[in-house]
Amino acid sequence: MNSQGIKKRRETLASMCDERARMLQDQFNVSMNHLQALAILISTFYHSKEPSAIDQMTFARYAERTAFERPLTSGVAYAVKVLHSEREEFERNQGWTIKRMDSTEQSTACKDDSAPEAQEVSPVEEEYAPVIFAQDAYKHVISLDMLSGKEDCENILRARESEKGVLTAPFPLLKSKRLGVILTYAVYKRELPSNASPLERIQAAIGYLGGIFDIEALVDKLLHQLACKQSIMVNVYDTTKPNKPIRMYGSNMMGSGIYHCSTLHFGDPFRNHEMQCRFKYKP
Ligand code: WA2
Repeated sequence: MNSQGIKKRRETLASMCDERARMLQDQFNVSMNHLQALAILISTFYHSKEPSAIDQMTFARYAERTAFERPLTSGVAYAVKVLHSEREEFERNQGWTIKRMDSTEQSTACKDDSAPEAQEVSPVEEEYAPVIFAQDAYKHVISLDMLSGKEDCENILRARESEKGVLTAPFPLLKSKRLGVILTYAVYKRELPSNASPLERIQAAIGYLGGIFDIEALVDKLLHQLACKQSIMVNVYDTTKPNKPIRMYGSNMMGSGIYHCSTLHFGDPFRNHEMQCRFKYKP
């Protein structure tokens, strides 16, 4: 192909890739804003009302009916902060015990032989973050201590001291083992001044709302809405560690030589993402 043709092809690829990146980012932003609104809803109707106006059924129904507002999420879940001194009363009120997250794999650790599927009761910790509400698709995380999972724990700690929406790296979700990322907003017991210190924020935190982004399925759905999807290959990476990018979406199939890279901004300055596009076939 002559240089004019190559130039034209590059431009076509660049504009297709940028368009896709912009769409993904817009949908991400919309989802993110609605998660923040959901965190405020919980603060208002669960924590600031006596008696609370939200229970699991109300939450699950509301989350399901407003799912269209969070187009890239496959579910939401809410965990509360429980200190060890509050554990007994909390468990009595809930009617269940706080459980560890990683226990399903180590079946030998199951104390109750008659129920090999049961998750292990959490050992004593200073504090816990058990899930109390979840959209139906993620009901299986209810009662699990989110501080007992590496990615969830890091995310919760970062969310509550920053007051911002924070993202995990892509990791395999419980049960489905599908690759997902979780966006978390902390809920606080009072409105914080804008100059609140990280410690003040940590102490004022009372819960953590997480949106579960099922990147594989949802990016696919998004890209299918665009014309010419057959001709271009799209990969999305978490490039937070530049020498160790994590693929969030796409295959490692080879395409033709030229590729274009569009940056993505998912609102968490701690993480970087990019979209890489290639034509599927050599011209
Ligand atoms: N929710 C669903 N599946 C998961 C998961 C999770 N975390 N972690 C691993 N698999 C309540 O950030 C707070 C939800 C975490 C929120």
